[in-house]
Amino acid sequence: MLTLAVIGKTNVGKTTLFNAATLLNAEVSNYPFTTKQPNEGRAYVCDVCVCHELGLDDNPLNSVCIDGWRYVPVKIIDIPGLVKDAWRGKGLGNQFLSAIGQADGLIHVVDASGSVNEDGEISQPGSGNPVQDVMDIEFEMEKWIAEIVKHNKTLILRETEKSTIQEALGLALTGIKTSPEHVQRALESAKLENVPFESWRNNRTLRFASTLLPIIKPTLIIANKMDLPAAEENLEKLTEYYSHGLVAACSAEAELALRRAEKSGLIRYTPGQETFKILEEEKLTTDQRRAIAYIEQRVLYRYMRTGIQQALNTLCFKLLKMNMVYPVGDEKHYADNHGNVLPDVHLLPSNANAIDLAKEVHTRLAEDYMLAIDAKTGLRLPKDYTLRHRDVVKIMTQKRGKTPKKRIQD
Ligand SMILES: Nc1nc2c(ncn2[C@@H]2O[C@H](COP(=O)(O)OP(=O)(O)OP(=O)(O)O)[C@@H](O)[C@H]2O)c(=O)[nH]1
Ligand SMILES: [Mg+2]
Repeated sequence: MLTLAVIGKTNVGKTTLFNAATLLNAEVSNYPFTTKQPNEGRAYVCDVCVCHELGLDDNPLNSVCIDGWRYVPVKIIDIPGLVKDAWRGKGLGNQFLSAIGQADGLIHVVDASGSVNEDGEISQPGSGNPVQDVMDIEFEMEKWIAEIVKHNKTLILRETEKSTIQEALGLALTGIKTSPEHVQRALESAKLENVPFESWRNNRTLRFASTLLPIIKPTLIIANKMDLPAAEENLEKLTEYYSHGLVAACSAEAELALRRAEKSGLIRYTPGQETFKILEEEKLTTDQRRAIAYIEQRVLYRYMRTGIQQALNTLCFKLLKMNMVYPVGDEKHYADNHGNVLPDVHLLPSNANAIDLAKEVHTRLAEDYMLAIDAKTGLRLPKDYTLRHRDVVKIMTQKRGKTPKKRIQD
């Protein structure tokens, strides 16, 4: 399953965002370092479901369809706040950085209101420096990657005797989801392609690490606490500094309040939508009324959305370039063999083919793979076809009639 990690300094709202995205109840407080161990949960990314274009009533099993929007589960990990020198192991830094290693993409939360001081305590809005905060966390991650390379220098050199530097570095960094292709891209961008690895000292290793980081961990910066003063000014500075990447404005606290109110039946709110509807006005307490008015005035009227669902979608579809692909057993009815219409959808990288889809569904389906059919046209897909967003695909196997019983979720 696609894994996203929520990272950042302490007290910036990582756990609030995690709770909003998962509707779990991990501890949130205004004390620094509240989260002591990573929290794991399930969030959703969404896009328009193909049921709409095909005019079908669907029966989702591994995902959810709300008002024609398909919500697909992803794993989300809330990482405790990283401190200076985390890469040296400070504040359990090594352990937390290893958890970041598992992630496919990062949600880097920053307190855009600048109300967290250098010691991680809540202070006056405008007193902190969000741009510096982003740079500090990036530096910790770059040093961490550089350290892995340095630590494995002997192994890498031995490996280069029988394979390429791309493969050798890819092997040393495989635990943080690095492939030889990633290494190649980083070597090119860092202009290290023709510099022998034996001659790399600290500077070159760090240059390689900082170039590799955004390649292996596509990152969305979340400018959080947009409901507070000073946030707007800092948002501009963040967008300017991070002009090569993406910055999303959001209010995790507002989103959490809306999702909880929706869950308890007080309002109707679909994450990512621009409005919500109060269902039982008379049941709202005075505090809840005040909270709703605050969210409307400080967040929804100004930014149209609380930002979290868009952030998850942007990371998944724009930065990680994932495609939603629907496997079906009965292509004529867009259904599985039990008549469930468009039961499943899988998130696949943009270079995935039909065999990759088969592997996601079940290893046996991949082993017995024969060919794939595009359900929308009824035509056989060419062998070298890379799957597109919103494709509906039937996999034909050599042993026809046998359907895998177990679904693979992870
Ligand atoms: N005004 C405002 N406050 C927020 C928002 N999001 C989080 N907070 C507050 O910021 C404080 C810290 O939130 P947490 O979610 O615990 O922050 P964290 O980054 O997980 O902190 P650690 O676990 O200590 O690293 C809490 O008092 C939250 O209520 C927001 O969007 N707006
Ligand atoms: Mg926390």
